[in-house]
Formats: sequence, structure tokens, C-alpha cells
Amino acid sequence: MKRVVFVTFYDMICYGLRLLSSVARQCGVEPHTVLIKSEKSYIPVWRDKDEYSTYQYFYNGLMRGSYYAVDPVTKADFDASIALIAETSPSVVCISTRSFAHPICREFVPMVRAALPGVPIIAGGWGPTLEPEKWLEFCDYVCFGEGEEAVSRICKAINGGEGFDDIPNLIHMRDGSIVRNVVVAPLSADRMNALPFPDFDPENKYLVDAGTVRRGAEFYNNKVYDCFAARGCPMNCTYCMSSKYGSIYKEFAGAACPKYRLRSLDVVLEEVRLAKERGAGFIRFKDEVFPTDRRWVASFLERYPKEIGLPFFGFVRPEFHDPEIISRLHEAGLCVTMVGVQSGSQEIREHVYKRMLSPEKIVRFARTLADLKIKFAYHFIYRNPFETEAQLRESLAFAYSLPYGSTFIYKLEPFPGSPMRDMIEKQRPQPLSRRTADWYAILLSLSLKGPVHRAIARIASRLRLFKATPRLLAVFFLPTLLGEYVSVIKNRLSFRASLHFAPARPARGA
Ligand code: B12
Repeated sequence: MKRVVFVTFYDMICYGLRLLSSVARQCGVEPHTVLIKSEKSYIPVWRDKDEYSTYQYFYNGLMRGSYYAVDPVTKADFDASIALIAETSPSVVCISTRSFAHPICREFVPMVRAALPGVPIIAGGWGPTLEPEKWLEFCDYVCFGEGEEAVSRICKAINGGEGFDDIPNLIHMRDGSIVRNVVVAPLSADRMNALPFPDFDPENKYLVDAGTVRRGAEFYNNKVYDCFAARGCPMNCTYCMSSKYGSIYKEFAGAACPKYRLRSLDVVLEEVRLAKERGAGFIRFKDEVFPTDRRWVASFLERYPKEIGLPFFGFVRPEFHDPEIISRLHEAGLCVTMVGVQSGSQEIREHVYKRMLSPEKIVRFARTLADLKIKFAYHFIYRNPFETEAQLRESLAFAYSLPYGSTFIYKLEPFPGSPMRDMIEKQRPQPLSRRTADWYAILLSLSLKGPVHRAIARIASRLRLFKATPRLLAVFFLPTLLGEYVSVIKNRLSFRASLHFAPARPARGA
């Protein structure tokens, strides 16, 4: 049987890649998956890491980094990955990735090519879709948008000994110009329902990290299962690409992609039931917003507790889920969520982020969660160049009215193609100094931590010493940081516990 190798970086979930792996298997090609590097996060960074575009955030008073900013791919990782891929002798290498991995792939792809001359290399995912020309500098093909149809045609071409030049959604270079093949319409909800389930079978899965190769069963944690009930997002936040498919499909496929496509509840529950059978004890619905369709949710509330009965995570939102629904979801098992505030300034929320949410609604939402004892974390955005010092003060004052909770304050990363990137390029706002941004970020997390910390935040916000050296404020998080490091050490000791789910299960329909 012919083989395809799927590769990704710093992505243990890689839901899209796993779906494509199941599609390849369905088409009679043997899929192998090489996950290069696990997802290291929460690691304190002491110097600026502005050149890196993966998550950077304040948490418990310290700036944290993630992925390649804190744990780069080493030569030993590259060597082990290349040896593994070459050993598989694939007919095609498929890289699934985001914009951030462009510099890593620029280094990696020539090594693959040297080890496997003549084997086509295809990149897909958000980075290649948005900037194909950058990826075609070293890849043979880029896949635009959704990849199910392209992968099934690639597999047929491999089996039939044909080339890939006419396969829909693929983009390639010919005589120095970009050739874009026809783009097929995005999957309808019915076709999404008919897809095989993502491939979480440990067979032919490898994790390359710290220069060594681990095989499927050695690194799988089958206790947590990540699932998507839908594709798309009902919101339009300017810093996010999730709602972008509509316009980019319109540009290249001639027809817009529906903003939101919901899978049938039967199919979602079947996927989750299989995960439970293989050991999952916790489900994370990773959709940008937990489904909002009234009938779907009513049926979910009825069936999930009886048929699945596992605690779950989901992004509920005050725009779509009222306290009554949240309380019923809680009874059905919702026990963790997130409160995306992004800025306490209404002006910034509405005009810069396009998130239409009144302060009263945010407070009511957070109180509902706190009253129901649903665990949650606040998310704010840091270093938005449009935010003035007065607006940061407003944000801090707003935080004083919120119930306590842990807080993540993420550095804004305007990825190419996002409306935020265009706004910055057009308006060229003058950002505040790094020190001022740090000062408000740490005060914000202090003010949300608990009553004592809130009192400290109120006093510290008037002291010049802290404003001059904001990171000194981290001292007030010392006991929390000690607790955090004890659990990090415990987790390191049980490596499996820190990795993502993968139940042994044949792909649906395979
Ligand atoms: C869930 C999620 C996460 C989760 C899980 C990641 C995962 N892979 O499942 C977590 C929290 C870990 C995460 C992390 C990050 N994410 Co994220 N994430 C998402 C989210 C909400 C859904 C992703 C998803 O699974 N979609 C469903 C699957 C089916 O779609 P897909 O992955 O795109 O795959 C399809 C196609 O792209 C294509 N395809 C993909 N790969 C390939 C390969 C080949 C060869 C082919 C032919 C086709 C193909 O076919 C697939 C099936 O149709 C998206 C938003 C979105 N709606 O896409 C953001 C999103 C993808 N993430 C984004 C970002 C920026 C990140 C981070 C870089 C954040 C950061 N600053 O550190 C990290 C990077 C992690 C990594 N190593 O890739 C951006 C990407 C923007 C960009 N231009 O790169 C998005 C679009 C959100 C946004 N802010 O705009 N993310």
C-alpha cells in the first residue's frame, strides 16, 4: 500500500490533520503522522520574544512564552524527524500548519527534499492558505482552505500513478507564475456529517521531541478528548481569522463559505461516545463558540447527560448563551469555560475588536459562572497599539467590578490576513511603551486574583516604584508561583499526563 506522511509542529491536537489522515486511509493510502515537538507553554520568558508569533502572555505575574519561542526545534529533532520520514518511504509529504511555522518549514523542507528526492511536498492550513507564495518558495504545492477533497484526490492520484497539477484547491508555481487550480465549494454540513472521524489511532503516529522518537501508545493521553461540533464562528473579531473563510472563499472559489456549519448531534455524540469507550473522562468542545442553535442545544441538554455523562469544557458566551442556558449546560456537565473580555474599554471592544458587548453583560456572565461554580479564566489582550493609557486605566477600573478568577493576558499577534493587521498597517497607531503595557497587565491580573491582591493592586497602582519597574509586582504572586512549579514538576514526572488525547479507534467509515 502507498503511504502518505502528515507532519505538524507543536500541535498535539491537530484536528484538521487527523481528519485528513482518516480521509487518506479511506482512500486506500496508509497514513503516518509525525508530530514534531510537543506543546510547551506556561514557560516564563525573561527577555523580549517579539520576533516569535506564538502565544505570549502574562499569567500569575510573569510573562510566559510557548512553542518555538521557548523550546526550539533542534538539529537532533530535525535529524530524527527526517530519518523517520525517510524510513516510511512515503509517496507524498503533507505538512499541516499555521503562519507561525513558516521559518521552521523553510529550514525543514529542504532537508526532507534532500532525503526524499522527487517526493512531492504539500503544505496546507491557515499559513499556506493565506500566503501561498511564501510557502511555494520551498514546497511543491499549497492547499487552499479545506483539504478533504484535495487529499482524497491526491490519494487517488498516488494510487493511479498520476501527477497533482490538476487537483482542486492546489496551488503551484509554473514558469515563475502562480497557478491556482479550481477551488471546490467548502463542505456542506451534510458532507461534514459523512466525514470519517479524526484519526486518533496510535498506530503509525510518532512524536519527535528532545531528539527522540516516541511511538503512539507511548505518548497518548486518552483521558481528554477534543471535539468540534461545527466549523466557523458566529463572531467577527478583528484579530482572528475564524470568520475569514467567507471572504477568501468568495475571492478564490467564487462562492462564499457559510459562516457557520453545524454537525448533526447524532454524529457528534457518536464521536464522543467512541472516545469515552476508549477511556476519555473529559470532553473539550473546542469550537470558538459552543453551539448556539436552539434546537441543537435543547437536544444536547436532553441527550448528552444520558448518553455520555462526562464533564466537559466549552466556550459559552454572553452574546449567545443566557444564564438559564448556562445553568442547564452546567447541569449537563459544563464545568470549565473562559470569559473573553479582551479589553475593559468599551470603545476598544466595539470599535477595534468588533466585539459588541456591554460591561454589564460581561459582569453578569462572569457572576453567573462564579455562582454556578463553573471554573473559568479571563482573557485579555495586551499591547494593542490602539489602546491608550486612559483606556488601560478604564480596563483596570472595570476589572475591579468583576468576580475573581485566573487571568491570561495575551500579547496581540496580528497575523497576516486578519482585519487587525490591515487596520494597523493603514492607521499606524503609536503603541504605548512596553513598560506601561506591562504595568497595566500585571495590575489587571492582581486585581482579579482575590480580595487581598485587589487591595494590593489598588495601592500599587498609585506607586511610582512599581510603575517604573512593573515586573517587581510579580513578588505578590510568589506563593501561587511556588504551587505552580510543584505541579509542573509533578507533570514532568508523568510525561503522559501533559499530552493530548488519542483513543485507539478505527477511523469512522474506514
Ligand atoms: C482549536 C484551535 C487551536 C487549538 C488546537 C489546535 C489544533 N490544531 O487543533 C490550540 C489552542 C492548541 C491552537 C493553538 C494555536 N493556534 Co489555533 N486555532 C484553533 C481553531 C479555533 C480551530 C482549528 C481547527 O481544528 N479547525 C478545524 C480543522 C478541521 O480545520 P484546519 O485545522 O484548518 O484544517 C483544515 C484545513 O486547514 C486543511 N489543512 C490543514 N492542514 C493541511 C495540510 C494539507 C497537506 C492539506 C492538503 C490541507 C490541510 O484541511 C483541514 C480540513 O479541512 C482555529 C480557528 C479556525 N476556525 O480554524 C485557530 C487558528 C487556526 N489558530 C491560530 C493560531 C494563531 C494559533 C497559534 C499560533 C496561537 C499562538 N499565537 O500561539 C497556536 C499554534 C498551534 C500550532 N502548533 O499549530 C490562527 C491561525 C492564524 C494563522 N494565520 O496562522 C487561527 C486561524 C485562529 C486565529 N487567531 O485567527 N489553536
